Amino acid sequence: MERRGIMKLANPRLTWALALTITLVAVAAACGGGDSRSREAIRGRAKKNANAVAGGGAETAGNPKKIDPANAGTISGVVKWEGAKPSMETIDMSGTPECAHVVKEMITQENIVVNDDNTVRFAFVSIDTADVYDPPSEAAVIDQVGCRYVPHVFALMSGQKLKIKSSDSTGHNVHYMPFGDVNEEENFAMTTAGTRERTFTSNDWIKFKCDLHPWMGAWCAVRTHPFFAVTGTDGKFTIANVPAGTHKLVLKHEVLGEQSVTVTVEAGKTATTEFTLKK
Ligand SMILES: [Cu+2]
Repeated sequence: MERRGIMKLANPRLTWALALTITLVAVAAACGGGDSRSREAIRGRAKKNANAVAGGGAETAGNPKKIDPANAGTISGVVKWEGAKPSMETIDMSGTPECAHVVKEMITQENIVVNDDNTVRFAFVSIDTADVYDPPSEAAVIDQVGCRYVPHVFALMSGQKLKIKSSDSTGHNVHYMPFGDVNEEENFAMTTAGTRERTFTSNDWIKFKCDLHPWMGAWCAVRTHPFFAVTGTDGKFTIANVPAGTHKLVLKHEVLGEQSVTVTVEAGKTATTEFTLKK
């Protein structure tokens, strides 16, 4: 077979066709094809889908609003799962002894986590508003523990400190890639346990990954306001101090996309709602 291949290349017409094919592939790659996601590619997609960032659009600006508890209520709800439970891929660490010797239990991917009561964990829920509020003084935390990100999905406000922690003595690199236009992509090594601090300045949906351990992934939502939550092991969410009025409440899930409902909040009361996700 190999000899035939060589003979084919010796045919001038076929050689020319091969050269043309290589050129076309090279041009396609230069136009943004290929698997390596450059910052430009990420930004390009983000610009095209500017509204795809749930509750997105606003950038941090002056005159932050203040929460007025007397004119605010609560939104609470649950994210339900419909259909058969998806089984998540098992993570094989055997090729990476630095993780395998620490992580003894079998762990699985967390892309779709359906709880025992058929609710969904790691759904990000946020009201859709361009309003800007002051961030809290306490930091949000993402940790690297046993060669995985904990938590897998988290959210914080623009301007709020994010502590990027590693509890592992194993080396990781933190590579985060914003989908929005404002926050910068970054990639840095954490060779031992420690903490780095970063701050994001605009609404975003940011993918965190470790290029050394391809199963490590996390998602970070950033909002200019505090009216958001991430569902936990009961699939529930509670968003307090939401200004009275009618809001679009947007759910975003890393695999299952976005959906929204309209919720009317009355001062001093709790409005309840629910979402249903399925494959
Ligand atoms: Cu890693």
